[in-house]
Amino acid sequence: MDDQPMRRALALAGRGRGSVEPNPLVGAVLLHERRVVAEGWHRAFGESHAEIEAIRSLGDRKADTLYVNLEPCHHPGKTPPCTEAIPAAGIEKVVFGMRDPNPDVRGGGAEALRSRGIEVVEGSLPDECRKLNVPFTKWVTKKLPYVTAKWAMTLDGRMSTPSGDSRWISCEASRKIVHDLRGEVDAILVGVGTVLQDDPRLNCRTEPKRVARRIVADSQARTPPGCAMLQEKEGGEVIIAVTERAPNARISALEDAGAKVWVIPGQGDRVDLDGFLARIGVEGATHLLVEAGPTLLGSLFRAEQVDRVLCFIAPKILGGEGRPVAGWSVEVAGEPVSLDDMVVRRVEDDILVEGVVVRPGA
Ligand code: AOF
Ligand code: ZN
Repeated sequence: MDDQPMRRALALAGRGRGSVEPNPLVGAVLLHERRVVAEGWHRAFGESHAEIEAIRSLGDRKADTLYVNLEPCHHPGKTPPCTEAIPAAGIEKVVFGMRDPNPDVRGGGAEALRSRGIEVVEGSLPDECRKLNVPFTKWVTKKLPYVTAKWAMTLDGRMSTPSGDSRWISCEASRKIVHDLRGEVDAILVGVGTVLQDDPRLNCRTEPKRVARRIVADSQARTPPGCAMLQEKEGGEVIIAVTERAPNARISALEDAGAKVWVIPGQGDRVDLDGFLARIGVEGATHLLVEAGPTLLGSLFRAEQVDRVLCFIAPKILGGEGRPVAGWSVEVAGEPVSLDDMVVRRVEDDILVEGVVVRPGA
């Protein structure tokens, strides 16, 4: 089987990142007698599916084969089913990369196409197709967000200077990468400790594709109503996640300052992370960027909720105490959490280590 059209479909699909969520990234390529004649991609949530875009751009020309990274849908959602438009366009063969993990589709699209006499081939570049839609797959099957944890540290593992200043650890080029990512994800999470120490704005200072909600895990509602996030209007909605123990007066003050307050069940004196992440998923966030400090990062690793790591290492040494992930550790004789699919890059002065989290025993 020729991989080229699927590689092209994957590249097209990627153009929708930041605009289609919580939908999947989908690209489609139409061929006639083995030559590419049209292409399309799912551009934004609520708009046409990739297959329909490709068929539309075909105009009066003919196509016999469709390549698409995701199984075409057979359910009417916000748009009519693709499995009806495909035979109507005279297409005879469909090659797709992976089954749609959406429980409303999952194999039903392939079956619907076969019942309409279309030849269906599944599993072209399956690994690449699966990787592209990992956040969508987690969200649509578990209703939990895909969690990317980002931190910046010195060579000796410090996240801030002795005065508590964390702004100047990584270089400008590294910070730009983070801003670009903020413009693609659905939500950004920090703990109240980070708000009190750094007073971050958590907005995207580059060209955002979407405006991420800014969420603070803050069991006691200690976030100052005058914090930069609530003053900064150039950013997403600010959500403060508290527990029932948070004083009502502080909740009201935060609401008056424009924050939305979520009351989440508590676990000890902290927000219960499983319930909290479930709430973030139910609210439609497929991808959560965590820019938290050691305590919240440690809790997320303990809860086995980190899917991906982005670690910027600056060639600086500060000395002193503390590490980026605290309050949790692997068992004494246990295996460490490790990274798969690792990419290491030089970003001007810094080194960026990225990878998918592999949990011990997984
Ligand atoms: C496709 N092609 O390009 C996409 C698909 O609300 P709707 O109508 O946009 O449907 C969303 C669901 O359709 C989504 O959850 C996923 O199962 C599928 N997405 N399917 O055939 C596409 N984006
Ligand atoms: Zn569709």
